[in-house]
Amino acid sequence: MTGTCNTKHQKLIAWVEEMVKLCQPARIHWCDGSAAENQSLCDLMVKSGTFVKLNEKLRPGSYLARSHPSDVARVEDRTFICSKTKDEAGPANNWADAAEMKKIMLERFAGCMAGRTMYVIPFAMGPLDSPICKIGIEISDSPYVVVNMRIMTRMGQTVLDKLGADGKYIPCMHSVGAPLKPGQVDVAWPCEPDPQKKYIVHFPDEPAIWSYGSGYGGNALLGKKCLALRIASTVAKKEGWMAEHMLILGLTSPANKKYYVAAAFPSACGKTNLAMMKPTLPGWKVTTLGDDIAWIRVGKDGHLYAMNPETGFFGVAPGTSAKSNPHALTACAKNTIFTNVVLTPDGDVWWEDMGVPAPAKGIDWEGKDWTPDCGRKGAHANSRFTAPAAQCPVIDPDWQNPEGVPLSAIMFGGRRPSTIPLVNEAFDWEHGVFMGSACGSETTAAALGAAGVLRRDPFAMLPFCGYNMADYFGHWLSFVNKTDRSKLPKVYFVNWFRKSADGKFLWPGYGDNSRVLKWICERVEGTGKAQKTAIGNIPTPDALDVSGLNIAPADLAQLLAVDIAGWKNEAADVETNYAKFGKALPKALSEQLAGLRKRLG
Ligand code: GTP
Ligand code: SPV
Ligand code: MN
Repeated sequence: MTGTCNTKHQKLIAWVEEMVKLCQPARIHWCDGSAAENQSLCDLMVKSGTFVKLNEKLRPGSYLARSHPSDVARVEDRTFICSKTKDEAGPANNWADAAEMKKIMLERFAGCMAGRTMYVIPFAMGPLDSPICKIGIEISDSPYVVVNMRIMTRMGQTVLDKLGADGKYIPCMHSVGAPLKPGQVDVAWPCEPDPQKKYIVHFPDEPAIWSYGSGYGGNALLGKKCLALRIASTVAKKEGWMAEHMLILGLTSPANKKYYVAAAFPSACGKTNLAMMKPTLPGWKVTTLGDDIAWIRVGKDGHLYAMNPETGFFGVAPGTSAKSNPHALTACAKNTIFTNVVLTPDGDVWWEDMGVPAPAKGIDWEGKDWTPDCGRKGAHANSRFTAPAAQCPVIDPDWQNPEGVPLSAIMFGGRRPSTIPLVNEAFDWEHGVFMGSACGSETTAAALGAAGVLRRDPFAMLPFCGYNMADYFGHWLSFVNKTDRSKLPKVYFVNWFRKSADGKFLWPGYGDNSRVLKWICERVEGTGKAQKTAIGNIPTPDALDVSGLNIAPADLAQLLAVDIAGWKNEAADVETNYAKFGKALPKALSEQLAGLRKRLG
């Protein structure tokens, strides 16, 4: 054993011993989360070939990892929710019988850590002093997971201290699924290459998480999507709060008034970018509280308070440039782990649309020699940086406030090349919940499978809701009974991704999204001008501040138009999706849909 087991928690110790018997690791390491431990793990991974140390002058304290080509994104079809009944998991989840799945897991995990070190990773989601902080213990055979979890969560001895002798924790089992035979030489990125043998399994009733076969992102960093969304959403339903796939930002107006906004966009649809955006509108300032997950509850004053349970960004690399997201570039300037990007000859990293010239030659994400004209992309479309949130130059002073921050507005969005306008305000909370439930997007590289296909992704939670989504819709609707209606945030639907007939984005996006945020603040204040349409309240042509923006009036008109024929198709598609939920669909939502249809004529 390396690393001391510094806990008096007998139940935890007994569980770890049981898992040692099951997994048969060669060594056990209890993680303390210290800088020294982190450095020794990084050194170990440089030696084993998992990590390339980047140029200390150009990218201090940073490393590059290249994954196995089969292990580059979340695997939704191998993600399971093992609630008591299939109905509890709902039609949008893969359900499996808990006892049967446990049997499969015990078979998979038997001896799975042979020749490897078992790391015991204590972590907390949320500030340790937050009333909704949740503690997990991830057992993993991946040192890559340890160093990523140290950035993404509050990890180490402080968490064991907080647990004390009998605190509650969520057990999270993880293995890359690649046991080593005696004398067998390890590979740089061990995993189970057969997709049918990967399992990302949730037992919401225990609760517990078992993940097998993948070492990548949300499949392996179990605090993130598995705990803070799938398990947390089931806990939140019971306890009366919400666990959401949302960024949280602070917005300060030139008059120095501060607003907090949360936004749910599906994976790779712009959360990180919006969360730390540099407004092009003079005098406006954005500060970041979170870029992926928000835990939201009703505060003492009746307003909804949002808190980020994470401590780092696992951000999409391609497209991140000084122009699109300068603050993300600063956040990953040091102490960052890059996965599946290009290694440059001077020991730095590069990716497509980074805004700097490509190196004349480099090593691509598959470890092959690469030149800009070789016909292949150098970085994988779902390549990522893992960077400490505290390194974001516009991190909000309240980002670790255990109470969270009060929300003025909630936004939904997605990649929609047609139909959906730039911004649309809900008439009221129920209409807002309808908007969330009708969310859809072209799919992206964040999950394995075809990209660019339109799919319904209600609340951007399709892959992340741990229970029946119809009940989840009902939970959202129930917030009108939990507080004063007037204290609920206003709800908006945005679309930065409208395209013209020739396939170009109609809206410049990124920092110019501040123009939409400004209008939202004006609406919150009651001053912003809007026209009531069949689909919601849309800015009047003069209401959106487009000063200094070079946009053709015809394009702007198209961005704010209500495409009646398109919306009729939209309503039909939402209805098809609703049909999956049968009688469980809340009546308020079928009424919203009927209302929309009536207004469309
Ligand atoms: P996950 O981490 O997967 O949940 O993704 P995310 O929602 O945080 O998405 P992110 O901000 O990383 O953006 C994903 C991709 O969308 C990047 O390639 C961005 O460059 C691009 N993107 C983000 N915002 C905009 C925008 O306003 N306009 C356009 N055209 N592209 C954008
Ligand atoms: C997403 O896919 O929404 C992500 C990346 O944020 S992962 O952590 O892999 O889930
Ligand atoms: Mn995400």
